[in-house]
Amino acid sequence: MKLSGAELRFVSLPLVTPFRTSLGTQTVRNALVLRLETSQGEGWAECVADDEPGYSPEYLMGAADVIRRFFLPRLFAVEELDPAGVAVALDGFRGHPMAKAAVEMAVLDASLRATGTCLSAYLGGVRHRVPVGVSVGITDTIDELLGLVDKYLTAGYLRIKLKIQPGWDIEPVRAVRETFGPSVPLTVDANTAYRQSDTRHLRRLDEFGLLLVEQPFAPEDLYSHARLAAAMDTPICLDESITSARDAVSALRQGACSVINIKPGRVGGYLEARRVHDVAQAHGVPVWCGGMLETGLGRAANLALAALPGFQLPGDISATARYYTEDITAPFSVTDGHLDVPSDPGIGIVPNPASLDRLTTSAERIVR
Ligand code: OSB
Ligand code: MG
Repeated sequence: MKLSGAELRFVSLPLVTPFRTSLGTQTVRNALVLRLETSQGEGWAECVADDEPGYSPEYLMGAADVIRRFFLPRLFAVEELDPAGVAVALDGFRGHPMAKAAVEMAVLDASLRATGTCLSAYLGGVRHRVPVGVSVGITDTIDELLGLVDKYLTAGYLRIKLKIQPGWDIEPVRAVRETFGPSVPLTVDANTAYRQSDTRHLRRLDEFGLLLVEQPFAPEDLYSHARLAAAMDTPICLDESITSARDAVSALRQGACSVINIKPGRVGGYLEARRVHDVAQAHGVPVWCGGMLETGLGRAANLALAALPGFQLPGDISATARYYTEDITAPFSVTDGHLDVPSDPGIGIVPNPASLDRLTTSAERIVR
C-alpha cells in the first residue's frame, strides 16, 4: 500500500479517579490519535506517550513532532508499504518507540482491514477473551485504598496491582492482604522508585505472597534487579527496562527478571511486542500485557496481543469504566474478570465520530 495522508488529533479524556504513581498524579489522559490514509483505506492508532517525559523519555508533543517532521515524510516515500516495512523505513531514527509504535499500528490496522483479518489472528492469538486485572494508584489513606480494591474485586477483576513507593509499600500491601485474604492475586509496581540499598526493605514484601514485584529500580539497572531477584522469593517483573526483544534476552540471561510486562508502545510496536513474547516463551517465562491508560483504540489492540499463548497472567487491560466516563470508541466491559478480544478486521474498532470530535482538543492533517 501507499500512504497518502495522515491526521493527528490530540484528545483529552478526564479520568474517573486520579491515578497516582511514584512518578506523579494524573487526572486526565491526553492522547494522540493517528489516522492514516492509504491506497487501501484508513488505519487508526493511538500513541501512548504521556504529556510529560516521566514514565519514559517520550512525551506527547514530542511524539507528534517526530511523527510529523520525520516519520511521515519517510513513509510517504515508500512505494510498497506493509506493516513490517514501517520499522525498516524508520530504522535510521533512533529511539521514539511510542511514536514508531503508533505509526506501525495504524499501518497494521489499514492493511489488516484491507484483507479482512483481525489483529489477534494475525499476531497468533489463541483466545477469544482474556483475563484482566486492575492497576490501583496510590491513595491518601489506607481506607480509601481498601474501598477501591473492594470495588474492583466486586467488579470481578482477577488480579489487583498496587502502586508502591517508599513510605507506601508494606502497610498498604498488608492491609489489602488482611482485608481480602491470601487468595487474591496481588502484585505491586514501584515504577523505579527504589534503590539497591532498599533491598532489605523490599525483601519484607516476601511475606505477602505477591505474584510479582514490578520494576523496583531504574530502567537501566539490570544488575540491581538481578541482585534483588537472587535475594527475594517474589518474582521480579520488568516494565520500563524492557524496550526490545534484545533487552528481554539480556534481562533474562542476567537473571534480572522472571516475568515480563509487555507494552507495545514501550517496545516500538505490536510486531516487536510479539518478538518479546516469543523470547519469553523460549525462556519459559510468563508475560502479561501492561497498560498506558489507553483509549479504546489501544485497548482493542492490547486485547489482540494478550490473546497470544504466552500471556499467562491477567493484563492491565481494564474496562473502559475504570478509566473514563466517555471514550473515543464504544466502551469495553468486564465479564467474569475477562474482556473479549475484538474479532473485526484490523484492530477491530474505530472511533465513534461524535465522541472523537467532542474529546478532540486540536487536529491537523498532513498530506503527501
Ligand atoms: O507502570 O504499568 C505502569 C499507567 C501509565 C504508565 C505506567 C503504568 C501504568 C499503569 C496503568 O500501571 C495500567 C492501565 O491500567 O492502563
Ligand atoms: Mg509498570
